[in-house]
Amino acid sequence: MCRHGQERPNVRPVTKRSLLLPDRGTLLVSTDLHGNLEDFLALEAKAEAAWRAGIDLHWALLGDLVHGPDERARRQMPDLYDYDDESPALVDRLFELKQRQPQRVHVVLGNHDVGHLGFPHTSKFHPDEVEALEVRLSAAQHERMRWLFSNGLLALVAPCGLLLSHGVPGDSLTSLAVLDGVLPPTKDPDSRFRAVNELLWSYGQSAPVAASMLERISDEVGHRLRVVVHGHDRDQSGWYIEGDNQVQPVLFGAPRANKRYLEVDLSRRVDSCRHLESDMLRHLHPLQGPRS
Ligand SMILES: [Mn+2]
Repeated sequence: MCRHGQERPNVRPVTKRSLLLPDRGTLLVSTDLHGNLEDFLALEAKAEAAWRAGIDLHWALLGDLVHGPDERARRQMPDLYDYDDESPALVDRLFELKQRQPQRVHVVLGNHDVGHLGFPHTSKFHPDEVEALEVRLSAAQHERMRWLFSNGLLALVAPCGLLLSHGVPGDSLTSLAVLDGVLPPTKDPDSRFRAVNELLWSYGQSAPVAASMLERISDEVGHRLRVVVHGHDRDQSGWYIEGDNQVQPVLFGAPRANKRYLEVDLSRRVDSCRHLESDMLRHLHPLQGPRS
């Protein structure tokens, strides 16, 4: 088990990049937040309420925590993108939460986050989003963000049947151990560079490629894994299934009424995407008022 959260900032980052979750309790799964503080706070409130009630809840944040929309995107697609980019406040808040709940809050890195660790810089809303965010941060904020990301994970395993990551790993992921090490990986001939980048950037895999990857990782961890839960993509319906073994609950890029997250019962086997959909998929902002 990875125990990096017990350490204080400024220590050498741990290099174990995957974590095995327990086989009981609840797992909250959220995907890309892209600086949306309102969505972050709504999820945090659910986690805090569960902890207050004595529920053993883990929260997996599947990457792309930072880099919100620019003015143009806000104007052109207000249903999806009209919110303030509060990446600095979100990072502060998550850092603070991670200090309080080091074993229950799991920061899984996305391709936007790792730009701040020396990976290629993304340019979705600004020509250089890493630079655009870092000029907004105080030295202390920058330090906290670097701590959060340099200690970040790349994959989580839930024994009930799930592999969780930002993108969808494929043939390059020969084992979870290949992900371990300092980030970014050196561009050497070994497979680590390919495995890390595929996991961060791939929107999906064909069903057979994902299935054989899941078989390999199942053998490695000793649990039968059937579904990849991932982020990285967008879908206005707030949920989609690919290849019957890859799913994404969507926050960023879905209209408010469709934003979804997962609340997984870690003690119950998940063998299919439909099972997740029928039992564990939740709206982040349920409509208020009487039900019709
Ligand atoms: Mn992404």
